[in-house]
Amino acid sequence: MRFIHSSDWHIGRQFHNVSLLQDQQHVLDQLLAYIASEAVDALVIAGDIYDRSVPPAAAVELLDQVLNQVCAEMGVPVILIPGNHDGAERLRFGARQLQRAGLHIIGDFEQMLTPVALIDKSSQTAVHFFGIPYNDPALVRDRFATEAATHDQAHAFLIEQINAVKTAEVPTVLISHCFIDGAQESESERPLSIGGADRVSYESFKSFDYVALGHLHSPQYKGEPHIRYSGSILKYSFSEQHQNKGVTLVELDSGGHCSTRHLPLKPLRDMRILEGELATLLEQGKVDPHSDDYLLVRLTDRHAILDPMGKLRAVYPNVLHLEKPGMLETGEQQMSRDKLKRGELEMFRDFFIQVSGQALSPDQDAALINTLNELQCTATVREEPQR
Ligand SMILES: [Mn+2]
Repeated sequence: MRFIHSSDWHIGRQFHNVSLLQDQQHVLDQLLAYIASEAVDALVIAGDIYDRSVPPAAAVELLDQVLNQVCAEMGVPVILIPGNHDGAERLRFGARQLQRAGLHIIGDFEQMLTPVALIDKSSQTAVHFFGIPYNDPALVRDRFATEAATHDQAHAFLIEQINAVKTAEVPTVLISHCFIDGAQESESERPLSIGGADRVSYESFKSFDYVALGHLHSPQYKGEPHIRYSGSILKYSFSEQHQNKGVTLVELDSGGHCSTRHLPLKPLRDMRILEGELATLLEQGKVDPHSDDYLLVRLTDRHAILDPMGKLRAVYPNVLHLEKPGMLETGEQQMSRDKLKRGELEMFRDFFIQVSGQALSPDQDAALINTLNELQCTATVREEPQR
């Protein structure tokens, strides 16, 4: 059995107010090419199909088109579960009818307990796929009348339910959307709950031959190589600039032994961080073959610059975020009542640090005091009634 494990498509996501739909279409086309070239038996998507529970129409259209190509045109079954970004009720619309067409949406606890049985084309043996639709502990308590208080307890409880119905002789794959304790997170994942209470242990996964995970956006395995996150199909934050995105090709033999291979996805526009002085970056941009990448620019210039964003975008059209020295501290520079009571001299000194990242030199400070004195004299003269 050969299948592709993917997750975290986040179709319809906006990044700094830019739609990523075209970028998503671009990598999903590569996924379709892999499905054909690797002659896989199935495609597994481990949640966060959409970015929101009520996705925009264009996102629904793209997913519909991709799934139609895989299921109907290529004849390859798809098994998917909702993630924490999806609305399970909307995603599972028509699920019972669609499974006859090879589209298996495991969107509720009833479907969770019935495996999707697929036949390996080469060995003619069966493999069972179980999926846990994303849920929080309250939902599990509600449905099963159990005490499970944490994500870990709820998740372990659901795996027990699956263990109770699974067939020992048949190789089994589990699909889940969760945060394994100790795995590496990225900035683009939405926490499942506050304060680290969302972590689950990988121990209960060991009873499966392969575990296809979603939620964490960096490709990785945790605990054992067969307990794996495929990672998202695109970089969804600048913190992911060095991650190698892709999908996982899984090969599972009839004895339940598996091997995996990372199949890279090449983005239409990469996501990068550039750092340097404005003049240098503008020169580099003129000869940069990838000047349309999505960029975060960190300017190191010490002096004030007029319209840096406009200048950068003339060369790099997709600069999405700009940072300057001193800007990071703005949170600490909040206008308190005390600060407002201070005079022009103190306020200008603060402003200068904020803009340039350093304090006024003694000469600059003296010049400022002179200027302020002159201005104040003029102001006083003007305020005097004309005679
Ligand atoms: Mn996600």
